[in-house]
Amino acid sequence: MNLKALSFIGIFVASLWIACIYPNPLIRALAQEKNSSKAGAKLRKPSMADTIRANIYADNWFMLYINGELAAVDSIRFIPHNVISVDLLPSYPMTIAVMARDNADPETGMEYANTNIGDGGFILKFADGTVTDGSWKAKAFSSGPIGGDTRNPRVENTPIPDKWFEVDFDDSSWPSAKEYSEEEVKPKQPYYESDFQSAKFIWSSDVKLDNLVLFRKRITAAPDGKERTDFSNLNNIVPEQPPRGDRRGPPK
Ligand SMILES: [Ca+2]
Ligand SMILES: [Ca+2]
Repeated sequence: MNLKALSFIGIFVASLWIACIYPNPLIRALAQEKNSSKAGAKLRKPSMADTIRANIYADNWFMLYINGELAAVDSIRFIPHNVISVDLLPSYPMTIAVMARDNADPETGMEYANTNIGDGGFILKFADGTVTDGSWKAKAFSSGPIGGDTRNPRVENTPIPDKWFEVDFDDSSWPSAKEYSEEEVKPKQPYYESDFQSAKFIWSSDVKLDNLVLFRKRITAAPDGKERTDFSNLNNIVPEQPPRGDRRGPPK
């Protein structure tokens, strides 16, 4: 073996030795990514401790969307006035969209056999500190009786836009919600039996004549500052432990 061949082998062995001791940054990065994707694949299953309680009161009815998905519907259309409490698995940013309706005849905008103009009102509080207030968006889509004219009652309806509850719906042109006091809304007893501390009653600018109001609010991070695991992608990964006794794998 000549000197040239020996030199070549020497350089090759030295290079191999350096590569083993000092793995290059690319290899290190790939290894880290592999580890982190492994960690992601082992996201634990959520428990009820990961959920937050939502308290919602509407005069008279509501439906609530969270991040584009229907999360709660008021089970009582008219009276008695009730609080709906549900458990939510939060994910941030969180887009909240609400349809709220005052009880009103669709032809007249009045209630109790067209003898009275009723008023609306909506309030919610989540256990992460999310509350209704004047920073929400509110837009009326049905109003009446126009001008408060109960002798010749008429209703004005505006078509509700498609996808009004979706995350990427553009509500930038909507007015801000107006806050109302407890004295103005006069909530009934169930309201006082649930936690609505720091939340404000909201509606459009006319709590009497606007009978269908849509609200929207985007919460960028949990208002209480608590770190919470995001489980919104849970169905696309393998849970940490398959259910016991089920050898076919995680639930489909
Ligand atoms: Ca009304
Ligand atoms: Ca009402």
